[in-house]
Amino acid sequence: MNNFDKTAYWQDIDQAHHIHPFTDTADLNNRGTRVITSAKGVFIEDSNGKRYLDGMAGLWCVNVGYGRKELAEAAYKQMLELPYYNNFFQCANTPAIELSKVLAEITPEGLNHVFYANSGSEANDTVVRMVHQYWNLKGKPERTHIISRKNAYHGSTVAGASLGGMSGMHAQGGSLLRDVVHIDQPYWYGEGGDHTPEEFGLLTARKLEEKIEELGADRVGAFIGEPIQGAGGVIIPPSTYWPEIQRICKKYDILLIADEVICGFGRTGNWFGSETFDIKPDLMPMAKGMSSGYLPISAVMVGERVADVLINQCGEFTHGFTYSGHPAAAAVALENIRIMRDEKMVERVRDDIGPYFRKQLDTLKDHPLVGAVEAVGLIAGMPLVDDKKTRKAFDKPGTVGTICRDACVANGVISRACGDRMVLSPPLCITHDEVDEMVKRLRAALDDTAKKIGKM
Ligand code: PXG
Repeated sequence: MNNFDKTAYWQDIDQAHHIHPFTDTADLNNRGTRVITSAKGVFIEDSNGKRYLDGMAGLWCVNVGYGRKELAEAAYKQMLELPYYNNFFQCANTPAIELSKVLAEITPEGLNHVFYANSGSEANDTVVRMVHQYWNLKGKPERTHIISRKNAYHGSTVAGASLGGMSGMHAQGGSLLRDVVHIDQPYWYGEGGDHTPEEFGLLTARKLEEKIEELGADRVGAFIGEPIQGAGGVIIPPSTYWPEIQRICKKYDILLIADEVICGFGRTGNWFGSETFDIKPDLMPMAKGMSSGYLPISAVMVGERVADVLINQCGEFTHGFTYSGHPAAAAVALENIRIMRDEKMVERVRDDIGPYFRKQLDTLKDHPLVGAVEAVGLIAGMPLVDDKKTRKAFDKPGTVGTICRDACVANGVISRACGDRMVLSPPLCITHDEVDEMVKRLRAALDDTAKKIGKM
């Protein structure tokens, strides 16, 4: 079969049997699936042989880049030796043990205990169970409320969807968790009006205090936030936001949860977004970059305050998964972190490729559609707007973003549209030349978009 016949063969089977995540399957079946067959470095290739520069590192996860043999070898070796054994019933496996030590080393001070799961969603389910059990054991079982933000993303299990602030998900979720409430997000560009970013950061952080006062502090257990909202469109909070959140959590004695599923493992130029924004979390769920997506693994880092109670006062904590601390996934995560450390990838994001990425993306600011370029480390969001001066959004949110996303694909670069914000999160190994190439392709896609909507 030639490539095109093969593609048609796979597309037919896919259409007949496969329901895709977050997809309008009927629409997909009309357009046909893009079948991705191989990848190397920052490039992916489809079944027709077309190559794309992956500006999204898969789904914000392939931090070390594609094709690292060491990771495949780590999995292979571990699978030959011990493909599976659990961490229940007085047992442990060596990769999970060693990974725990390494995670305690690279995560911020005070986070020295780890609970394993397999996805970001499961990590956040774990967080909910820990928050509730922590307050039960502290003799305050009525502290059940968790405060989150609108347009947050924390996963798509029932707990993940409840914690998240995605209205589309809430609309489909009949039985979401009780006692999760959402306050405004710190999205200055889109919602900040005439306030300065600093004023707006304080105003939105103080929504937390207002919500706590409204509910009563004795009914609030925790606040959860991504240091930078990823799937929400790479919403980088003003500098005043996190210090104020931190102050309020302390004042009312509520647990602070930093969801590091996207920001963790070097994305923002530090190992964790909590360092970039000086957040001191009590609980820190993480996933994605932990294994660079080569195998599924996630974890919750547990700070001393919660660890002490869960370890010393709980008896059995009745929570866990068959694959908590899976040996092959843990071996891959260990090797992934070794590569990142040895190759000084995080420092490179902070000092070299992050600033270069920013500088080159900034050249797109002259484009008629690009309202702003907002970036930290190797994560960026660019709002496409109807009027750059007034920051006026397009009338039908998401339409122009989708056109631009498709134009990116046509021009050989993968970017993601969150509404009308184009977002980027390339592998941390991206070179200067590849950044140049990415920006060139993005400009071509932006031009095609502008022409299509009559703005050029
Ligand atoms: N927290 C955050 C901050 C995330 O970004 C999750 C939790 C859930 O992780 P799992 O592994 O359960 O998917 C995520 C995941 C997108 C997109 O389209 C983003 C995610 C997942 C799928 C799609 O941007 N983030």
